[in-house]
Amino acid sequence: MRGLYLLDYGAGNVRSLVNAVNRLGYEIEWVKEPDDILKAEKLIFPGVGAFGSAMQSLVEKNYVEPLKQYIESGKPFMGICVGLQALFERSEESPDIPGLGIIPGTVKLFNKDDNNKAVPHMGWNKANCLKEGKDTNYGIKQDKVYYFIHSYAVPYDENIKEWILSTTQYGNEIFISSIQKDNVFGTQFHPEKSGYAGLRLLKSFLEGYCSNNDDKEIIIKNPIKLSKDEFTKRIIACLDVRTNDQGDLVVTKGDQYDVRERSTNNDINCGQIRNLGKPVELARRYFDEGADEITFLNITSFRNCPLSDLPMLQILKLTSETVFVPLTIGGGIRDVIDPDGKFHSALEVAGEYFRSGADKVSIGSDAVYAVEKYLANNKKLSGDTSIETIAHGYGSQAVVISVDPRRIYVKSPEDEPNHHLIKTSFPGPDGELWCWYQCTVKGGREGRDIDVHQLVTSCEAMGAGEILLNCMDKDGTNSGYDLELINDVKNAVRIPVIASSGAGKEEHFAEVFNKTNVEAALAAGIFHRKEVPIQNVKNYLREKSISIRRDDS
Ligand code: 1PR
Repeated sequence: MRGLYLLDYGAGNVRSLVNAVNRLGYEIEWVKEPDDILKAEKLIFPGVGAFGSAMQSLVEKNYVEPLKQYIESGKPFMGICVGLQALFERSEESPDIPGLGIIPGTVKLFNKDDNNKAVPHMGWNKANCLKEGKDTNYGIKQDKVYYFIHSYAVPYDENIKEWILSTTQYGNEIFISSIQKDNVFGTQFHPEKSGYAGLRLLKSFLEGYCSNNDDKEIIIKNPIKLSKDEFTKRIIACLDVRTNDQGDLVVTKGDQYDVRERSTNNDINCGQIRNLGKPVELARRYFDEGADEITFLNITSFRNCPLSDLPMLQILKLTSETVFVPLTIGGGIRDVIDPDGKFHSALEVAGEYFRSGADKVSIGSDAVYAVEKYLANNKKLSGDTSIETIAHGYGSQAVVISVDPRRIYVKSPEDEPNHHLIKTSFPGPDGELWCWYQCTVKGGREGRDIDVHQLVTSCEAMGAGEILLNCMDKDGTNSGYDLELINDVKNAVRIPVIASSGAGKEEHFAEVFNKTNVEAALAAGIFHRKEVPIQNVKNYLREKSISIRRDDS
């Protein structure tokens, strides 16, 4: 097809969309100047990031008028996420910056007082079609779920019924998850990140399947409010990546963060970096097996390397060609100085990763340093930390905080007045009944005088969108997640929390979802060693009536 254009304005991960389009057998050109918009025969606007920066960028590039003219011309248009939101008049996210105003209405922040849900809405949810009729829905399937990642949405409004293709329920709120009228189509979710269900939907837009010629044939239904939303729990595969002693980039896995093989009967591998496979191949395997998300952690990120040569960039580029679920990259998201002295801000580093196919970046050590500064400053935001700058540029939903805590036992609360304590059911070696969780940096090599409670609440205040909660004591032990730690963190923040470290069997996943409110559970070792395949975990959870995305191909 000639004339298929992508409206990129320089924010977020658009590589995955290009890869998805290519995978479906189409070539897509990038809009480089206003005239390209008018030349297009089909246009996709993949808005990623924040509403204000997206609109500002359209204004600066003189894209607003050509875009309105294009839509007016009747040629097919598809907006994704902020690309859908931009069609409305305004957004609470940036009240002073107007939207395109093609659809009446305001994009609003999810209700944070609704205790049943975390904000951002991050994960897989249903899209319930309200329009019934011939070729109206671009192949949105009622039995599938799609990947959402956003804090703002347009609430259902019956005054714009003719625009609404589907709605989605999150907690008690029903919002517009896709729109369709004449030549205009838009999804709040990301089809390019929604596995095969999303690819099918993109294909129907590219093939021109859709638009209803006769509006009278279409029945428009009202949404039905359910007693509980259909949001699913996520299962995440995590790949710790580093260079081994032979210089190859491998997936490794530690026991309580020690990734070197231990001695067993003079084993020749003793002391070597544990090698569990190749990063791109393993990620592809996990996508095929039904992982809802994949996380790469560069665990030797404290080493200095020129930004342009970061090995993880290539891994992301290759992975995003064949893996169509969200990708997170962690390790080394901070201000860096190249060996030749060139400075790059954390925002620049993150930008490189987003352009290479990452949907989220995860910040470990730098989050701890930022919180130390924030607390020393009487909780005043400085605006220049990695968390704040990346959240501002790419949206909170793109910023994950990876926490590497370890348990410290204390005899009584008086012994540790400065840290948030937990009364534990697992007494310490000397019968201690209290503990706190110390944050560490540099992959657990150095403990800091900050507890996990301080860290997560401060990071949330700075604009982080999700917590990846590891636990050094549990990592690689196969003994189950640390439920005390997880519950403590989950109760302290409103952003989503990923439980990590310790999964050893299917039951551990059911336990973490039944006994805590986490949105996602991550595992590494059992998946790498093929001890428990992802499908078995998902089948087991489904049997236990836990809402899980069905594998789709
Ligand atoms: O500090 O921002 O540069 O980030 C470094 C990142 O690398 C952090 O996210 C940190 O967690 C990670 N990291 C550093 N060293 C190690 C190590 O293992 N030596 N990996 C490491 C942390 C822990 C988990 C693991 C789960 C599940 N890996 O991510 O995947 O514990 O494991 P399991 O299911 O086998 O129990 P920065």
